[in-house]
Formats: sequence, C-alpha cells, structure tokens
Amino acid sequence: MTATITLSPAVEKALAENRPVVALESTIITHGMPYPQNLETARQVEQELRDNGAEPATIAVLDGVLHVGLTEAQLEQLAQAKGVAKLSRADMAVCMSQGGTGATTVAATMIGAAQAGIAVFATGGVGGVHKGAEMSFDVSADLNELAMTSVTVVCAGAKAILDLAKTLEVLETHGVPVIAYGQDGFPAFWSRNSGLRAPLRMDDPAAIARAHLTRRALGLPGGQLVANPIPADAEIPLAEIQPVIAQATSDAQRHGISGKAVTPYLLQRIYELTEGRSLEANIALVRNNARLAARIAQEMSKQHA
Ligand code: PSU
Ligand code: MN
Repeated sequence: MTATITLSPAVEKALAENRPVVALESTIITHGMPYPQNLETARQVEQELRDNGAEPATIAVLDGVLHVGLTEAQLEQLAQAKGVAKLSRADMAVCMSQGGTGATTVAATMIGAAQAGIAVFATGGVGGVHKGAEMSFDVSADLNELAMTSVTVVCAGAKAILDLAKTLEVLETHGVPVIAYGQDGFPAFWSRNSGLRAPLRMDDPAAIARAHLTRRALGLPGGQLVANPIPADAEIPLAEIQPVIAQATSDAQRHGISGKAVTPYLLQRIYELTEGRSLEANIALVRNNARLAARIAQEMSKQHA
C-alpha cells in the first residue's frame, strides 16, 4: 500500500528541475488567523515566495489525500472551512485513512515536505513547551518532529505564550540546531527579542543551507530551526505584549481550555485584546520568513546541484 500524496504540477516541475521550493503550513490558515485575513495572507506569502524565485508548496490533507501545493480554489475552500481538523504526526494518517480533511501543523507539514523532497519550510511560530508544562506535560509535537525530520524550518521564534527557556532546553536535548538569523537573541514572534540568547547565530542564507546539507551528509536525522526576528516596524515590544499574554493565559485556564485547543484559543484572545495589532504583526513576520526561506532554498538548490 502506498499513501496518497499528490504534488501540484507546479511543485512537481520545480522539484524535477531542482528549482527552489518552499513548503507552507495550513494550520496557520485554518486555526491561526481569522477569515478573510487568513486567505489574503496565504496568497501574499505564496506571492512573496514567487517574487523571490521560489515555488510555494502549501500542504494540507483534502479528502484523504496529502496535497503538496494547493490550487487557488483549494486554498480558498480551506480558508473558509469551519471545524477543519488540526493535524499533527499523531492524527495525520488516521485522517487520511478515513478520507478526511485537515490542516497540517508544523510537525505534519514537515512530514509532507520531507515525503515530497522539499528541504525548506516557512511559517510564523512553532509550537513549544507550554507554560506550566511541569504539570500539564503540554509539549508540542513540533519539537520532536524537528528532531526526526530533515527540513529547515524558518519561523519568527516562538510565542511568549510558551515557556521559551524550556522550549530551548527541549530542542537542545533533541539535538535540534536553533539558529537566530542576524542577531544573538532568540526572537519571540511579535517581539524581536525574548531576552534569551539563541544557541546559534547565522547571518547568511548560504551558511544555513550548507549546515543543512552537512547535517544530512553526516546521516543525522532531524532538521534545523531558523528564528528570524520580526521586522522592526511591525514589532510589538515584549513589555507591551507580556500583560496581554498573561491575561489571555489566565482566561484560557478559567475556561478550562486544554490540549490542541490551547494555541488557537490564545491566538484569538490576543487578537481581541490587541484590537487586531497582533494579527498585523503576524502577517508581517510570516512574509518576512517567506523571503528568508526563499533565499535559503535558492542556496540549497545551488549547493545541491
Ligand atoms: N504558533 C503560531 N501560530 C500557529 C501555530 C503555532 O504562532 O498557527 C500552529 C502551528 O501550526 C503549530 C501548531 O505547528 O500551532 C502547534 O500546535 P500545538 O501547540 O498544539 O502543538
Ligand atoms: Mn499541545
């Protein structure tokens, strides 16, 4: 039995010609942003990649098929769909086996990208270790996936809704290189700095591509996490966002939100509390990550040729 995975004609052609391809996740569309901003952002991010010489490959499970590269109509359908499943490593195959539809998280998108032969993936924020994880054990499967699957993931760090120090510890334990791009500090999504130092720093997309290929040549499983700070003009400084996060986190506890529902709930609540400013920042950082991912993918194609 072979799993049903479908590459869009554009993605298939780009890969066959060793042209740069960058994977994109779909949970950010279905669970990370409200309609219609989610659709506009998805389109803008795809365009950002094309403008920077890379083919976009948005990944999602549609009617049991793992799609790598979506048509405009599929993107639109997903952006408007209600109650779509959020798929990670644990539930991806179950969803596909039942002919279901679901959006892929960072973990599931990495799996799809690796299957298709795509080495670079751009997103907003990765999952991590939640605050209070010493009690709840809530640690995102994204971290484990980074330890197993050879994809370089470009994000804007992790949200300060997470315990960032514990997140970095778990990544270190799993042997995942965490690389801040162009600065020493580990960025915190809406803020350029978290107050924590990143374990590694690189200033050049070519160096990031070389490190990825070297890791692969060594036969080491797993990928790299590149943390690209949000552009300065779109930043919400940590001091401003921290009280909002505290409020949202306590609201989540009060309403008994747990498991997979935690991240989407917090994102929605922070959006309300900042009157939409968090979403503007989110859109700016995803586009910024797409630009960097395109440059890394170009270097990867050159060095891999
Ligand atoms: N962080 C964000 N925006 C998101 C997510 C995380 O800033 O949309 C999504 C991603 O798809 C990520 C997932 O992989 O949430 C992590 O969910 P969990 O914490 O349940 O593993
Ligand atoms: Mn979780």
